[in-house]
Amino acid sequence: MTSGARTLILIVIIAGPAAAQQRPCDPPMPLGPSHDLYCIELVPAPGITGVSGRVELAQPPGPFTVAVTPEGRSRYIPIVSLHGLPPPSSLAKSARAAYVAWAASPLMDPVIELGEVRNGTTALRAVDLDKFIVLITAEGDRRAREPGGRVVLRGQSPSTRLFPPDLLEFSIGAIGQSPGAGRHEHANSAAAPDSLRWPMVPMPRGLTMLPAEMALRPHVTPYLPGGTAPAARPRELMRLADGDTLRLEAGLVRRSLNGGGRSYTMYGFNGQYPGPLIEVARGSGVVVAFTNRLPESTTVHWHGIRLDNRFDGVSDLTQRAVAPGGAFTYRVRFPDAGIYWYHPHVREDVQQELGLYGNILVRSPDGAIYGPANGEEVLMLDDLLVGESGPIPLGQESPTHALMGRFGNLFLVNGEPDYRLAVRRGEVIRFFLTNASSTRTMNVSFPGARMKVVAADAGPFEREMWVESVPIAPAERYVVHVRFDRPGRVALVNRVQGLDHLFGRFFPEVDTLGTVEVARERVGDDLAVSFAALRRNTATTRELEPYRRFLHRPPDKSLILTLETRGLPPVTQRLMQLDSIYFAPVEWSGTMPMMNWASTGREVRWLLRDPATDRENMDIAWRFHRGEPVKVRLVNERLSFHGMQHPIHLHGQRFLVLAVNGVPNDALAWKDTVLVPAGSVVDIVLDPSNPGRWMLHCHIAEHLSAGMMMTFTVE
Ligand SMILES: [Cu+2]
Repeated sequence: MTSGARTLILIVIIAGPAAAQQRPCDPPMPLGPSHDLYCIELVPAPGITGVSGRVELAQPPGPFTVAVTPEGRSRYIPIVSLHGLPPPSSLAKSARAAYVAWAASPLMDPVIELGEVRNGTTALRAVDLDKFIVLITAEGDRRAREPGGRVVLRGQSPSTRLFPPDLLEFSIGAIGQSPGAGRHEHANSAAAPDSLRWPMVPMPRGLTMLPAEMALRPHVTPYLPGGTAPAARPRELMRLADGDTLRLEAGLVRRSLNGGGRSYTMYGFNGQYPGPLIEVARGSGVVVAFTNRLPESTTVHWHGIRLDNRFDGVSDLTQRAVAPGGAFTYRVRFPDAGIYWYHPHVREDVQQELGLYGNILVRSPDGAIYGPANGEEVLMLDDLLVGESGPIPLGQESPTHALMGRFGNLFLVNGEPDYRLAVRRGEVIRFFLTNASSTRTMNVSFPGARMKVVAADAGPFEREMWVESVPIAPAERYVVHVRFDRPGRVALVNRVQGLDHLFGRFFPEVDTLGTVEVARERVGDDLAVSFAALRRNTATTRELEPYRRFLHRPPDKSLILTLETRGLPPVTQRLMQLDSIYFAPVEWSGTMPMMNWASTGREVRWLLRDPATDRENMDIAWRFHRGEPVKVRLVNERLSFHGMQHPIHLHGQRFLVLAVNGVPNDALAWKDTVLVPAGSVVDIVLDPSNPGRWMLHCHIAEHLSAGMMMTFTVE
């Protein structure tokens, strides 16, 4: 980005309609963004009086609702507001004196110059340190490269509140529920079949668990499908023409996951993993003759498709669930080009986890909604939780992992742990990415290869953007173009910062999802020139024009995202209280595996609450009129027992993300799922175009199964 463009964007951030939405440093309001997670109060240094200041940690411009480095560190634009500063020459005896803002790690290495500041509001350059302090100094020269002048104000990032807690307190906590007592209380109940007991869940390397934590077990019956099944096959491409019929069958399959000759009974569509890749033309419609050969009831939901309500596949809302041996005929029409997916809408925490998902690629007739590429890859990303003897069982009556969701430890691309792609040097590949995992938001990249993002869930961006990584939440999709211009091996990785809650530290995690082998031989049709340019999509810009004015309007509806708990073990409650001192915008990995595993839908109820009526979850019934856009404010409650991100999905419609924590979004594209970071407020404008009674829910499978859903009707 040129410095001119950056300045312009920063001006837009500051001059944005602050009146339309609370900013983190505004006086705290119940439906505003978290003050303590996204605002730093500056404290005057000794001897400094009459000076005050704050630093808003603002969302940087970009295509995602969470900004991170390729390594997964949070990235913010610090916006400094200062009052009462005397002329700088009174504190630094120089004609060229100035106030300068700095960010530094707690150990003052590195120290980053953020820019000159003065009374009033100044947006500075982005900060991406895990923990940092902010200093305002009076420097003799505004071009100072390191802080040498008098410190005027200082503050600490919210993440510095993490600290190693007093170990004595923990040992008392552990004695409060000794391992023996815990095991006795939470061991497999008599209800568990002899054949299946809870095995130990895998532990992330390098993390310490308390004895009382290690004793925790989920209080539900372990479930895994049994019996014999045919070996699963890789997915097949099904090109369907208008009016074609697809026979789709959900049934048991045998999967071998990590080599070693062992195989496990799981679920699959048509005996494949993932399910068949359905390719259709925009505007076409197909018939899906579905049969359920599972041992439990199911449905098929067509995620993101604006289809007829009665075929949306939501049990007890649009249809009765299809019983084992039963059938249902879906008629699915595809009004929008893009990448979509299908999965059951019954106990996603079980059925999706066991392998029931597939992609739908809807082609546009002109074929030009994306720029040119040499090849295409449709990738479904997933993480499966496996122990020494196969998948960790699921909760039969209620989901396990109800607090943070089921983080897996085996990464799968299209159902395989070792995705490989061979390309020629210079090739541009269009990747259609879908996150099919239960809870994990990934931060994917191809280190060493240039990448641009061209489209989101349900349509292209107004303009393409260079990105270093793609943060992608469960159920989200992104279309990216990647050029491989150096021979050798390029990895597809998920890089994040884990949070060690016991020791209050961030630590890097790298998961390799696959590898791209780049040959020395050059691609025949070199797209270097078209790839180097960022396309603007004027048709999209025109189409989105009528929705822009909603940025400046108050919301029509608000929704609070929170949870309530009952009967959680004492050690879990104590740890969660400590954990609530700070929540990262995104919980990228499962660093509290035992207490998370042992929390079920019986102890944890995730909530959508309408503050206008105080109704919750399925008691909420919003009504909208077709063709009348609705602005909805999603408020991720800071003060909840456990704050984390929620990918919120609306069925049968599409929406635009207008703002995050009051910062207007300058990268619009139609979406059907939006990631709402912890303690954040996300404004969307919904295009209620499709009549019927529809679901709105969190797409973390365990949160959905623990109640986090509601309905709305488009009339
Ligand atoms: Cu959720």
